Amino acid sequence: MTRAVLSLGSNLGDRLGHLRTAVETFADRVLLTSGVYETPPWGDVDQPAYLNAVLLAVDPAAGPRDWLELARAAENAAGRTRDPARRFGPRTLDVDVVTVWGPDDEPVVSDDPELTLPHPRAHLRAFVLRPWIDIQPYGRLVGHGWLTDLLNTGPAAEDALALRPRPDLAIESTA
Ligand code: PH2
Ligand code: MG
Ligand code: MG
Repeated sequence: MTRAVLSLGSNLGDRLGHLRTAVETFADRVLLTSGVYETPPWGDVDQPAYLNAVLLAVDPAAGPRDWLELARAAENAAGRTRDPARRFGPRTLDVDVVTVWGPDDEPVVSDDPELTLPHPRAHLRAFVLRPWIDIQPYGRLVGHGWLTDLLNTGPAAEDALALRPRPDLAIESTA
């Protein structure tokens, strides 16, 4: 079995609907879903607030490229368009592959420019770390240590104070 942590973000249009589109795309592979958080924009402050969440997905054989393809399929299903001039700009749906565990259950470390693993900015982003802790409270980010330490005392600590849990919103369909 292989596993992946995927970060979901949306700040345009039907934000919750777009996050749910991602859950539908990963379908039966979704093992756990985090809570939904309302988060101030990071990296490019001139844009609307995001909804963010994290998934833990499993598959008998998917490798890093397969997880990336599923992420792109979800983004396309949500009508994602790209503005090359705004790397951290607004989007209907962003699905980032944060970390992948191979069939040996070890986290994959890769400097492939198309898919660097783990995600090179995950340790800086409260909007990734906080929902991730919902589903892996004792989780570690390879190369950076405990998620809880990163969130409480790392560079993301100040941003963590500005996240707002949205218990009124859920990304998993109850049908
Ligand atoms: N994604 C970005 C840029 N900034 N800010 C928040 N709060 N949430 C995001 O998902 C996000 C962001 C580009 O990937
Ligand atoms: Mg992103
Ligand atoms: Mg992305």
